[in-house]
Amino acid sequence: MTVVDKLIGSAPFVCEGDPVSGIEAAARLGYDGVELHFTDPLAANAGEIRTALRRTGLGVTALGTGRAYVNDRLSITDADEAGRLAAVRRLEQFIALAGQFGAKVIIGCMRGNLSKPEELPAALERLGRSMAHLDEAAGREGVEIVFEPINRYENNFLCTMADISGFVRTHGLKHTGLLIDTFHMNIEEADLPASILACAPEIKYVHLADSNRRYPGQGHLDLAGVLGTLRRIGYDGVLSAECLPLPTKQEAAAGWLAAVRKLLDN
Ligand code: LER
Ligand code: MN
Repeated sequence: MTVVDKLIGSAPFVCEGDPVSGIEAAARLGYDGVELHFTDPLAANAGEIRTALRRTGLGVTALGTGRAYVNDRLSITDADEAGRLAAVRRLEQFIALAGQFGAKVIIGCMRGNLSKPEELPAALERLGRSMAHLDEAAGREGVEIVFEPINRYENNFLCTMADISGFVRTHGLKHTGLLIDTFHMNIEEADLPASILACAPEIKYVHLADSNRRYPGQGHLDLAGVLGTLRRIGYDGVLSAECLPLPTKQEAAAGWLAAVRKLLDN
């Protein structure tokens, strides 16, 4: 279950509050773990989080980092070298925190955006340098980075699963995999099961939402087909409730879990 300190705009998180209250809410609802979203990981109280995890038996599945882009405009493809290094530094801090919980680190919006289409080769070169460094840092901490394709209306490059799995393979990243988000897939992938089969080796984490980004069953996606294909490739990782807090946060959080349990039982 996704947890964020403050819901802003159309952010797809179902629990708003500090990490400890999010862990307790997730436990009450029956989730196995939390995906914690921060702007700055240094603001996290790791001791309190650890105590709450011990008390509830839950885990931290991943750290979300998009807030560092949304709030602090940190991008690992920043054309300004000081800016790019500040973004890399922030992700190193996320990796260090994730290492304390056996959690993954999500890279989505922090890849930034192209200022113009012809910027792509230079942006990919900067991304290659940033990711080579971060992939090594993740390896040292025993952490896995999961890189997320984000649809064209939010990011303007690396929007498809093939784009990112190709980048990971080309750059020989050893500690970086693919986070697939069914909401983005519905916009960018021509055939969801085929994309899952094509990128099977890289898929390490899943954000599950319906076509309208509400919890499963509220839109038109064939999520049974998506889950069946994930099962077929032997995926046994996390399914994370990243969806709009609609009609309310509480209903979305409870509805997501009930719907996914039903889908998994079929
Ligand atoms: C992040 O996981 C994501 O899916 C983006 O749409 C930003 O919320
Ligand atoms: Mn997502």
